[in-house]
Amino acid sequence: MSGPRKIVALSGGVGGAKLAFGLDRALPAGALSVIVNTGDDFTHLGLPISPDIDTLLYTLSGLNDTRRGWGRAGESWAFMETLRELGGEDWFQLGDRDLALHVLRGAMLASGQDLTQVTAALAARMGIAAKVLPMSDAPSPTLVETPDGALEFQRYFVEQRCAPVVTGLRHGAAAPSPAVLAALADPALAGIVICPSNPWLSIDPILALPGLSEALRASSAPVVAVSPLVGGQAVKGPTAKIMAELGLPVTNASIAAHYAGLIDGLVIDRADAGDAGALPLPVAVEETLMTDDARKIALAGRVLGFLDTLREGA
Ligand code: FO1
Repeated sequence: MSGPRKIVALSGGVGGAKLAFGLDRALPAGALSVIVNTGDDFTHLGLPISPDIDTLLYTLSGLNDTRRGWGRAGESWAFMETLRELGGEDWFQLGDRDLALHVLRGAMLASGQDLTQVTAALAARMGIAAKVLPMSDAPSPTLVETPDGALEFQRYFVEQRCAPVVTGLRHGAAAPSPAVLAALADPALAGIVICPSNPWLSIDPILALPGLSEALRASSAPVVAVSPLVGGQAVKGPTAKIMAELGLPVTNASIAAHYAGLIDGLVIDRADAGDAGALPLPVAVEETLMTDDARKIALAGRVLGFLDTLREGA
């Protein structure tokens, strides 16, 4: 297509960041904006932690630890060892190098910059061309409801390793940042991609912000979601477990129903090609397992091609 085409992606942490990496590499520099979930954010040991933003920054800059999925490669842990010796809380791991990011973020926020400005400055220093946009500049925490009461997100996810049964989720309702609304209203926007992050834990906190879903619907650009399921299972993390606990069949039909009215197309994995015929919207069947950088870029190219097809057919 001619002219500068801009793409907005909605992303949580690990799975979403992989596709964002592919999109960033497949598109001209600066054409990608990633709206990132901050429902997982919390203050820990006095430091402002934004796990999904961190994962995006580390993944897009190539600094990420691919085995762990979060944090930096080549990390050392002297801070955690010392913290433990001093009797500090050690359920949430902060590597020595990672720590610098949280300390610096805290100092920048304390100096009066908002989270959008801080993230843009950090991304620039890390050599990232894409715009990494926190969904909101205000806290909008996700609470996980369990039979024993509501848990803060990181207590559920990291401390309790997603073991409690999820009976419901409560999302914050902070205002989307002006940069997020501007990215969605950009006349050059050629497509919106909902990354294969957990729809309930990572994408819903973004969609729950007032005006956000409306902005997606108001855009003339097509919206596609990439299913987080492969062969009826979640690639990583608790998506399948949560779907079952919420009483939903772990199928692409459930993913399509979840995003109904919002998406114009769904990308599903080859292992689930049999689902395609029964889905009530355009479907692209692709290799969605992003086990290396080449696969991330290849999937991104297919997703962009799918968006082109939907735009031409509109
Ligand atoms: N995830 C873990 O499973 N254990 C950790 O100790 C942990 C520490 C951590 C520190 C900084 C950061 O940016 C992320 C961190 N994560 C950790 C990942 C993160 O909490 C989750 O993967 C996300 O919130 C879910 O998207």
